[in-house]
Formats: sequence, structure tokens, C-alpha cells
Amino acid sequence: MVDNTLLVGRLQQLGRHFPAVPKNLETAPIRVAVTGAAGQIGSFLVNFISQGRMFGPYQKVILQLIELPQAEKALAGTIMELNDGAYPCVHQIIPCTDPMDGFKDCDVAVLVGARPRGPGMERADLLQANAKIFQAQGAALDKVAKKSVKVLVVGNPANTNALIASHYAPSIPKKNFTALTRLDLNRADSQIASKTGAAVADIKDIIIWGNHSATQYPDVNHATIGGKPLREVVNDNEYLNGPYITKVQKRGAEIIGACGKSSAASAANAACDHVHDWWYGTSGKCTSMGVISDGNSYGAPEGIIYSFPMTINHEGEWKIVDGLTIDEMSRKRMDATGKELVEERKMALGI
Ligand code: NAX
Repeated sequence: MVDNTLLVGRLQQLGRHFPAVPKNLETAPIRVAVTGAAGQIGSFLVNFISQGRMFGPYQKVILQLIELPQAEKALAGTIMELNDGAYPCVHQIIPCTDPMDGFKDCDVAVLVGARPRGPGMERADLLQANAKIFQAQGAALDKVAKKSVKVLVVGNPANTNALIASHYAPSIPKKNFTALTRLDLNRADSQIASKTGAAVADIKDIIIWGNHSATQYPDVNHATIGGKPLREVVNDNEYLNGPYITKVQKRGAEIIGACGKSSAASAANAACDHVHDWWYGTSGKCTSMGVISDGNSYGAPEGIIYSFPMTINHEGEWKIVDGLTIDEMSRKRMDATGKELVEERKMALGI
């Protein structure tokens, strides 16, 4: 039997446009909560969702937009623009300043709002400030969201913030809390496309391991371009083992250097990719997401949110790709990023 929902989702990913919503494809609206909705990333994200970029052009959404009280006016402006878009996908928009209202019955929660690093702020201070935010949001999700809610954390430090939210939401399965490393994966694909002239769609199975930070490890050892081993096609191991890795790791800083502000559209785009693939499945294709480590995969320490290679089935269940051979250089990098996540957990949660 043809799965129409999946088909629409996949076609939308290919950038097709559809003239009208066929009646047989109408399903109940999906409730999507977004925190930090009036911020840089949030504004792009809510527009992209409204345009059908996350769930496809035939799926209606109820947007539950959460902001700090001091950003209420900016949120009102964001909503005016959404209204002016007259988007057919938007069923309803609910502005909130209380997460207990904003997360009510949500199917998906994208946690973008976070405390930025202020002048003179140490990493531990930043982690603790964010721990308070994600503790409150985890507790609110626990009380009012659907138990099946899919949570994506974008706000940094994304992996550890996702862990904190999950820690304070004991009634929601730990596998439902994820952190965004898809932007890193998109960057990793795009750098290889620029280097080789290959189409992005022909580049498969690059992996982002570990933390969404400068210790992340973009691994090309299992990747292919047009079905051939990536390393053979690129034919430049010195580049792949050095400048390529650094470029992906530090791309965020490069964007800040060029624009004077951090990535926004590409981050919102990656959040759409992440949730789209989680909701509709990857049809056997490999992607990367930060998910809870049970200590049994690739030596990643237990109880941290670590980015792994994975496939996702049509029911939205992710599964880590197993059995990959890990060489010595990869092992060192994977251990280093895991160690950083254990340190972050200690600073944020004291465990
Ligand atoms: P902005 O400062 O433009 O926007 C953040 C918004 O969140 C603000 O409107 C603020 O009022 C709101 N906010 C803060 N605390 C909140 C709370 N407790 N509840 C609800 N809303 C709250 O930042 P922006 O550029 O949008 O970045 C947002 C976060 O994404 C940052 O933490 C940033 O570091 C992180 N990023 C994560 C990326 C990833 O790949 N995981 C990449 C891009 C980005 O750097």
C-alpha cells in the first residue's frame, strides 16, 4: 500500500510545489511548539514551518510559539508577518510566555530559546544558566505535552540542554529527546560538494559524531559519492583528515566572523530537515542526530546525548547504524567529543 504521508513528505523535500491539497491527504493538524520564536533562528523557523518545509505542503500545523515576557512585542510582530503570509498550512497560531501553555498537547517541540554567552561568562556559568531554562522546560513538557512528543533542542549547548530537559521529563521516553547536529551534517556535505563538484544529493553517509561543538567529528570513512568511496573520489587524505574537519567544526564561528551574527536560516533549515526525517523516516538513508547513549554503541559514554549515524523508520523510530569499523584517528576524536559531553553533564547536572 502506498504511504501518502511519506510520499508527500519526500516530494516536498525535493522542492516540488503542489497546486492544491487533495482531500484524501488531509490529516489532523500537528501541534508544533517553538521556543525563542521571535529570535533570529526562531523567526526563520516558524516561517519555514508555515511554508510546509517541515511537514510537507499538505500538512496543517498549529504553531504554539513561546517567548520570554520581554520579547512578547517582538513575538507579536513575528505573528503579524506569519498572518501576512496567509499560509495554507497554518491552522492556528498560539502565542505564549508560559511553557505550561506553550507545550500543551504538543506533538513536536523545537527548543531554540537559550541563554547566550555574555561577556566574561565561563563555560560552566553558561551551562548552569541554561540548565535552569531547560530544567523548567523539561518539567513543563513532562506535565503538559503528549507523551509521544518529539523534542529537538537547538539552543546551545544543544546536546547537554537536551539531556537536562529529558532528565526533568521522566514520563517522556528518553529516546524522544534529541539535539541538532543536522546543520553540521549539511555543512559537511556542502563542503564536499564544493570540493568535488558533486551534487549534494549524490553524497551519502557522512557522519557527525558527538557534540554540537568544536569537538564534533565529521567522519567521511563510510561515505560515498555517486556510489564510490568518498575518499577515493576526493583523493586528498591530507585535506580530509585536517582542514576539512576543522572547517566543519568551526563553520559557525566563520559565519559570525563574516556576518557579525550567528547562522540563522541554515540552522532553521537544518531543524526542518531533522524533524522532517524524524517524522516521516529516512527510507534507509543515513542521517545524524544527537540522541541518548546507552553505553553500547561505538564506545560513547552512557547517559549523554551524543550524535550518531542513524536510520529512521516510517513510524518515527530511530536506530543507530551499527557495525561500522572505527579507525584509530576516528577513535581518538570520538572519545574526545564524548569526554567533553561527560564534562558538560557534570557542570550542568552535577552527575
Ligand atoms: P537569538 O538571541 O536571536 O534568539 C533567542 C530567542 O530565544 C530570543 O528571542 C529570546 O527572547 C528567546 N528565549 C531565551 N530564553 C528563552 C526561554 N527560556 N523561553 C523562551 N524563549 C527564550 O538567538 P538565535 O540566533 O536564534 O540562536 C538560538 C540558539 O541556537 C542559541 O543558543 C544558539 O547558540 C543556538 N544555535 C544552535 C545551532 C545548532 O546547530 N544546534 C546552530 C545555530 C545556533 O548557533
